[in-house]
Amino acid sequence: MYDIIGDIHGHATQLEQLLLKLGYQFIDDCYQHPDGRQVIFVGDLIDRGSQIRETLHIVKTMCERGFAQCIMGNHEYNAICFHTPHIEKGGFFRDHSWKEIKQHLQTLEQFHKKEDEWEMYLEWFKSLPLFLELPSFNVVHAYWNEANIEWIKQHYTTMDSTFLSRCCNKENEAFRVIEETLKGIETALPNGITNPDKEGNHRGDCRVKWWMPFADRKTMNEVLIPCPEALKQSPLPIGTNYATYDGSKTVFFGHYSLKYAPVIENQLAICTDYNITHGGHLVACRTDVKNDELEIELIY
Ligand SMILES: [Mn+2]
Repeated sequence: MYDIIGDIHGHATQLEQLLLKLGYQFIDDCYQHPDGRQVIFVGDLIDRGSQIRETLHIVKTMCERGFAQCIMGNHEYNAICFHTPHIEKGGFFRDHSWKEIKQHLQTLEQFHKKEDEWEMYLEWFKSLPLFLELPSFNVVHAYWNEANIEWIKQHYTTMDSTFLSRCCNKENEAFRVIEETLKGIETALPNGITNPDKEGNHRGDCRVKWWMPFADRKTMNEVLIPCPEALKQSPLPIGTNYATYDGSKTVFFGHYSLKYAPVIENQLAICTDYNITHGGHLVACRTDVKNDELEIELIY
């Protein structure tokens, strides 16, 4: 069956350790499993870590030889936007200001004077799917919403310039669908409360833990991530309707850099991203189907 691996962000050594732990063997320059198991990568291979080229080589080689599949994360999407010229407006689809450069800096540095190699990976990124539907589960980088997935099925083939100009136009439906699918869903914080972002700016909106089961949502701490201190004990405001997952098929995703110990919070919606960059874990969800039931084990 499948081993779903969370956001790697250029940590190739930890990826190799995890693959060996899962029983993959390094044969002929490629990790492969003697029992025919396959890895699913949830995206965000690049940026932050010191081994981005090594990570990309491992993952792409596994995909090409049929030992893995990979979907697009927001970091791959941002990289495509950063490097693709915006023909109509001039410049690029993503700004080259310091904020955007800083998020992409390790990748830019590690591919310095290796432009041909980077171009090859960029072309591969453009061809990555935005989700996977497999017989016993689904996979997406940040947020699974049936209507969004339907929209993608009808409108997306590759991240070419035509599609990018729709994604980068806030009036276009493509903008909302791609933002939600690759970056998650956000909500406005109540009572003027803000969260500091990585740059120390105060942000009035916050990511929603859409995967938390409805019944487990007692306080704002189970709905917001990261939840501001002032709201941790607050009950959910009456009449609010935070995004949730009501599908019956398990969905795996990454993206949220969870800071707590790896745990399955909901059998139907399982996060695989446990913050490898800042002292967390690179996590795999090992899946097997026994008697028509999906069995899942977290390995890290
Ligand atoms: Mn992400």
